[in-house]
Amino acid sequence: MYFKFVVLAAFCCIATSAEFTSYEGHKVYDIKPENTVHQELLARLAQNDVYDFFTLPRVLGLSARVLVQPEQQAEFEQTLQAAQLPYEVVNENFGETVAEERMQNNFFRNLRSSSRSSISFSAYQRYDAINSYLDQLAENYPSRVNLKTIGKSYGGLALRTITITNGDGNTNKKVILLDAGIHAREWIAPAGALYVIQQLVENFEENSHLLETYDWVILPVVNPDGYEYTHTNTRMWRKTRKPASKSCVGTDANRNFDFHWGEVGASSSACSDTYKGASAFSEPETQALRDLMHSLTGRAKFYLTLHSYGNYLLYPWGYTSALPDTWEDIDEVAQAGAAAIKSGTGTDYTVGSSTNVLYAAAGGSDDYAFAAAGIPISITMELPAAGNGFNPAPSKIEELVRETWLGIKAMAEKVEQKY
Ligand code: 0X9
Ligand code: ZN
Repeated sequence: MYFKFVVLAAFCCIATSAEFTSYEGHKVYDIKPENTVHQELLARLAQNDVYDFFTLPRVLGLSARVLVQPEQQAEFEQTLQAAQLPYEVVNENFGETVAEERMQNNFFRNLRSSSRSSISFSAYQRYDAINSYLDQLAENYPSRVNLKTIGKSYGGLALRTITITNGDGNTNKKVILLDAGIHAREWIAPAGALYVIQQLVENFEENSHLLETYDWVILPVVNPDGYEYTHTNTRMWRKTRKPASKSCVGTDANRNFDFHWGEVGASSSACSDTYKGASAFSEPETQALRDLMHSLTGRAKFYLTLHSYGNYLLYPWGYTSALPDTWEDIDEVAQAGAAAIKSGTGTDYTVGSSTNVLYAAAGGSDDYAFAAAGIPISITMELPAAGNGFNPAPSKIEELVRETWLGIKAMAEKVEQKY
């Protein structure tokens, strides 16, 4: 209580700044469909852009979670009640959660984490701080770290990769390609990528086996315009920031890849959160990631893209419920990740194809990496919300990224042993 007061007092003025979307009175509903009729109703509701579905799993027994603004709540609840669809309000005022997260994050941003790391995992870092960390690593470990700018966001921010090697000078090794932050609001994902970077570079002695026959190429923030916008304006922004129509901004970058583009689970409406874009690869950010993938074709054996939330390890296809011929190879890698996390922390991850365990959505980076860039193991990892509705509280970041690393390490070991 005292702590909360101090934080509130210290950051009252930043938190109440007028430019932030307040989310005052917005509620988060946890909804547990019990049959296919319930599931169909939820799928229909998810088509309506006024409801923000944080997650909508297909597997019975797993809950959907939806953010609903005050004006829509009565009708929304009536609809659920009429269908006898069990629900629970898990957050009565999302505005308070967002404000508190912002205050805590500002407070802790400049504090060091409990570990000896050179970047703090006590707060979600801004784009500039992430860049400074990359620069610092390049300076301190010039023989093992190489930075590149692979393109620019619509807003002109550099899309920067870090290539991590063991410094043995072999430039033709196999590659693990990792990215995060394609969806702006999923803050735990770039944090997870930064932890991987820290482990591979600063904790090299312990992890050198992961760099013996493989290099790692990591793009920690795919969508920096969106990421920054979630810090400065609208916490739940998901898309890129290029204007999409006269009145709406942004494309869902994970619907913008040119593989069965727009066929399913993607919207043609520029105002929708799952807008597929005016054309495939309409966004500079997806173009840059596409080019990066192709530049690594042949060398890259594992593409891993970090998202949140929901504890999933997903693999192709995202556009159809059919499975690729080699699905068992990918499943084996994903299962190794889930098992390592389960035995390390007890956290459960659900493993399966995107369409079968989550929903069908075409134009994702994972399908493209697998089918068009020829990367044989392609996985989307949805990190946990850690009991906070959508995003782990800043105090949970460190625990979460450590857990995530257990899974990523196990998957990398499996890939490196198989390929
Ligand atoms: O919908 C998405 O883009 C991902 N889920 S999220 O909640 N982070 O937005 C899942 C993507 C799975 N892959 C494909 N559908 N291709
Ligand atoms: Zn996502």
